[in-house]
Amino acid sequence: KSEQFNWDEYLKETESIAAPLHCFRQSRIPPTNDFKVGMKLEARDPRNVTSVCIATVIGITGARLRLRLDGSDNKNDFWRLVDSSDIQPIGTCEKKGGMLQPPLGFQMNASSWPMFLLRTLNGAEMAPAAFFKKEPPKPVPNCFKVGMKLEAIDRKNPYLICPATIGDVKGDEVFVTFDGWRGAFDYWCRCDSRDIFPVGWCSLTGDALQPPGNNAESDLECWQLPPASAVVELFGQKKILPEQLTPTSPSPQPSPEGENGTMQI
Ligand code: MLZ
Repeated sequence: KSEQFNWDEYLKETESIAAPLHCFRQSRIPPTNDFKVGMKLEARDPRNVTSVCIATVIGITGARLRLRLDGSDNKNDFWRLVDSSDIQPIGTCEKKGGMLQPPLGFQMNASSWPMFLLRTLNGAEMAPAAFFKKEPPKPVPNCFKVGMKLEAIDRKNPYLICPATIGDVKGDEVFVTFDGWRGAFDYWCRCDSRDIFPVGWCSLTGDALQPPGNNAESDLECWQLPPASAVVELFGQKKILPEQLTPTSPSPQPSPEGENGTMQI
C-alpha cells in the first residue's frame, strides 16, 4: 500500500489553506463508533426519505456505518455517520407514533411486510441507544471560500473520502471539486452537508483518505490545428509542420480518460 497522504506537504505544494473547522457540520472530535456488524437500527430510506425502515449494520468505517435496509437488495447500501439524524434506535419510530415502512424495492409481496418485520426483529441484536450520537448544530453562515481544501465523500463511490477543493460558493451552497479528477465527480451541496469534512478528519477516524487523482487540472497543454492555409504539401502528402501547431489554453475535459482512452473510474 502506498504511504499515507500527507496534507501538510500537499497544502504547501498547492499553496492553499484548509477550510476552518467551524465551517463544517461535524464535531471537532469525531464521534466514537461503538456499533458492531450485524446490529439493527432504524434508518430513513435514502431513496424514499419519508419512510423509516429497519437497517442492518453491514460494515464499519471510521465514524460511519455501512447500512443495508432489511428486505432490500445488496445493491443499495448506504453510509451514515454515527451522529447522523437519519438513524435512531429500534423503537423510536413507534414511540413517536410512526410506523416502520418496507424499503423502496422491498423484495417480497407488500402484504408480507408485517410478518417480515416480526421475523427480522425477532432475536435481532439491536444497537443500544448510547451508540447513537447527537448531530452537531448547523454552522451559520456559509463561511467557505473558493480554493479552501477539505475532505469529501465521493458521491459516486460513497465509501470513499477524497481530498477536495471548494470550487465555488453560492448562498448556502458550495461546489465540491475533487483534486485530480477533472470535474467527473464534482457536486454542489449545502455548506452544512454531512458529506464534507475538515482536513485531518480521516486521520482522526482511521478512515483511509484517498490520494488525489493524477489527472492534471491546470497544466494541460491542448494543441490546436493550424488553419487550412498553413497545411503544406510535402511529397504530395498533406503534412502539418510541428512549429505550426500552437498551444492553447486548456479546454474543459468531458471525463477523466486515460492515455488509451479508457475510463479510470
Ligand atoms: N473508479 C475509481 C474511483 C475514482 C474515485 C474518484 N474519487 C474522486 C476507482 O475505482 O479507482
